[in-house]
Amino acid sequence: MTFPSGFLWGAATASYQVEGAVAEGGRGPSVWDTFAATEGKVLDGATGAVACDHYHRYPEDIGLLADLGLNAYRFSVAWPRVMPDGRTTSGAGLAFYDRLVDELLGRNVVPVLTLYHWDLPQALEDAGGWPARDTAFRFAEYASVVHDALGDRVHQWTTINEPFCAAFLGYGSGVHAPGVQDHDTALVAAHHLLLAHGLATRALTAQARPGHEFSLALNFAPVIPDGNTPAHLEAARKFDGIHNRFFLEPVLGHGYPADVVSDVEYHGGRFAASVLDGDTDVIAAAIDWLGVNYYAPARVTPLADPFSPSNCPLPGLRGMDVLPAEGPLTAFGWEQSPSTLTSLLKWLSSQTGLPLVVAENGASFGDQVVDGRVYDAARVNYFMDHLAAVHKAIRAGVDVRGYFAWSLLDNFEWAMGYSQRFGLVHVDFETQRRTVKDSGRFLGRVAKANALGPTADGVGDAGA
Ligand code: IFM
Repeated sequence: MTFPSGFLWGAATASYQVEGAVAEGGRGPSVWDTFAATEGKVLDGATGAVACDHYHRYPEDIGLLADLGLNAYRFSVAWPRVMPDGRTTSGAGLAFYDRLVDELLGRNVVPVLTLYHWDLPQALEDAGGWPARDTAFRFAEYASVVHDALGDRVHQWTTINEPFCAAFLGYGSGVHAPGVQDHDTALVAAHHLLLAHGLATRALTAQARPGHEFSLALNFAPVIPDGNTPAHLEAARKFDGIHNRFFLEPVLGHGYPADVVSDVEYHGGRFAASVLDGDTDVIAAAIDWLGVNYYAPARVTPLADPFSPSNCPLPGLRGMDVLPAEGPLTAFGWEQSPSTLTSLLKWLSSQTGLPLVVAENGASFGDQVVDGRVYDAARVNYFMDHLAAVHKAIRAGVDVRGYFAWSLLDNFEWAMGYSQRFGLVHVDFETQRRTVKDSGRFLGRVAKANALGPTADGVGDAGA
């Protein structure tokens, strides 16, 4: 498999999941510090207080990534580190990312910076959080501060990672911070997250240097109905609507999909009232590429009564259930379906006309270190199959510019604590010892072979 030249071969992390050092460098508390400290919210009472200690060990971690042969690192900036109270800039907080970016560039690794991966400053949550419109404006200010500080060296910018999760898990089902359980509130939060993306994209585009590229990362769950009767297609439409199109269509300038707005209306109408004149134009701010986070498809089935509640806790979902995943599964119970990634990339390319970057893709398995090595053959196969799926989309004409494994390191997997290992590198959370897994070596070998370019027969060294 030969990938296009300039392809980004990377691994991703997120600040709260890896950094630790939550009270160092003047960092303020985030909603995740508060949530994790609340009994019963995170498995085994785990928190991100230490996590992978990446705040101190980033040179080692970047060294591992670079030595593997990867050429890009997707990381997120912690808003409460840069603005401990959500509003006032901390030089010490920015200095950490300054060092991190310099370390990356020193190792010839492209920094791909995400501004928000769910760690909202607690002070802003106390002022209303994402359900408060003002938070979107605070985010645009924060984005400009980070861009001012790092824009001389960072060219690839992602505003928000997975607004679906931040809104619907944080304020709807409540399984993520801040743990609010109210679908109407979640819809308003979703709108303000998208508004924040648009405001920040406008602000950064206005102050951008040549070569700067802007994006956001959406998590897609392509839908597979268990039949093709009109009722099945209607079940698929509903799930696809609230999970995928509700976030994608406004970003593309199509506004919120009318069918989804009508599905969610019975939640009291606060969502529609929160969308003010001009908001959809702001959300449609031009982006340079779309980050595609893909893990698994969702299987759905219609219920006899189109108004009966769904087993899936998303706003507006009625008359349909989500079915159990079909094997093979990851340790998390997620379905492994590489062919769905090919069709997703093709569909997104035809819908958006945008370059795409696979910003997250990966699998958790119960890895163990045996004689200093992690034989994670299941993950090697996972990456091989998903890279082949990406390659198939590229051969079909889709403009895919990069692939980021989730994750560089085993890390704090939100409500599941440290129970799900996704890393290319195993982390012993007692000792902080890192052990590169076979899957990390595999991905690095593919990346390195591609860096050599195609062979004379056009097959490419990466075929090795
Ligand atoms: O760990 C998360 C990440 O923070 C966002 N995308 C999905 C990953 C695996 O659950």
